[in-house]
Amino acid sequence: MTVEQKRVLATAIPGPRSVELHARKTAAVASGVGTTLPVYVTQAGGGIVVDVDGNQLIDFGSGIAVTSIGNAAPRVVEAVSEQVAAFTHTCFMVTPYEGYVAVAEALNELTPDDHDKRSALFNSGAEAVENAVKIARSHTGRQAVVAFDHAYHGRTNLTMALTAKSMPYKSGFGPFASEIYRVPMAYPYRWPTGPENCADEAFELFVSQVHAQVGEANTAAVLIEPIQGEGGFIVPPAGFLKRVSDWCAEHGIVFIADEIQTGFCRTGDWFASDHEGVVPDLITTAKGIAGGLPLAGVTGRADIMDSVHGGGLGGTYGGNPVACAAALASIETMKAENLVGAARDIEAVMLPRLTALAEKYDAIGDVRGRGAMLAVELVEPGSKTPNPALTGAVSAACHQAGVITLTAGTYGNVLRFLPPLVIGEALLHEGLDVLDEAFAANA
Ligand code: PLZ
Repeated sequence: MTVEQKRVLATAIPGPRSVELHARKTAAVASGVGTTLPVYVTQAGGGIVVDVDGNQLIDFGSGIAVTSIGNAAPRVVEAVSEQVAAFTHTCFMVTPYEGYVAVAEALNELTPDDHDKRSALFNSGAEAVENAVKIARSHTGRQAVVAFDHAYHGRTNLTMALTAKSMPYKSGFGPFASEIYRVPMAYPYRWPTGPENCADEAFELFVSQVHAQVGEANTAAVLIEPIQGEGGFIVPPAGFLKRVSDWCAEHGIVFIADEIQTGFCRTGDWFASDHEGVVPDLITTAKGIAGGLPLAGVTGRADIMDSVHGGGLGGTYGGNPVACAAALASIETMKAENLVGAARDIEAVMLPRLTALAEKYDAIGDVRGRGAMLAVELVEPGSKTPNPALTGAVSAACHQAGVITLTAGTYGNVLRFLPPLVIGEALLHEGLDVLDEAFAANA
């Protein structure tokens, strides 16, 4: 089944069948589980999501940076079908199988640098981050973990502690895990003394705060998203990540890059660390790795990864054979279809158009991102005061017009764009036309 690559507005959005299903959702699903756009999906592929009312929406979200190779991508469908028919689960810790090993080999090969590496597989991004922290603590014999302002690392207890934003992620869910310390993020647009000072001053603050408030000798790991995701697609200035990782190396601190959102071709490289010439000690991956099936990984230096005692890492489903088959097929697709190049092509189309929008609408204060991970930050015109109301209104207008857009940011004022890397250029332009109209009607 292939989905016609065309936007179709068959009914209002959401249409009557979606409204009906949403009433069932409200009655059956815990209300804490939110919905961005309540259209109920029947099919999806390429750059299009089809709903129960026959609407076809342009996908600028990829299910939060997951379906980079497109939904129901043919290689994934085939590999998963074969695997499901062969066996669905044995538990890798009980009786192993080749798929897990092959995914570990692929991760070891694709992540930055060619030093000796090992990988371990898990089910979700949060679980990968939890395990990266376990491994770093076990390796160093230290406890403290340093995370950044605007960080997002998950919703489990430890990863809530690592995540910066209270509402909706943490509020009311404490107490949180201890030994987590937060430092300022190098956020050029909002750097108090101007973007030109951001790299140096942010690095100096990082060093002085870790030194004074944590102590290098107590610090197991520094954890950072090379481009922050939920926090608002914040791109640190060139060189910042390298300085932080070099400083970690000097002090025997494990530098962990959380590439759960940025990894697997999203930013126009296999990993965002590649662009910065950074070689993390550990990398967490998930999302784009397996074409929509739940899989996550921790990959890193063999001596660090192997410092954990036998049996210290695992989980019933970690590296499930079906998810591994999907990952291998996804990676093959990324290579065969040059999706690193596709992400760069998307940037080449979108970035100039977003920049043109920023010239047209004063409410767009900043345009940023890399590859197919791009965003605009909305403010009150003439200031940098965040404008979450306009962000919500523009996003809602896009939804009404059949374009799936997502918001982000600590202040809820970032519109982010994460199209599948296989989206056609015509759909990309059409989605951007809709965005322009949404600004015209609301800004
Ligand atoms: N690290 C960098 O982006 C997940 C969160 C959606 P899980 N981001 C989407 C939501 O509101 O729950 C993410 C991430 C980074 C970790 C995670 C966590 O990954 O697979 O959602 O656990």
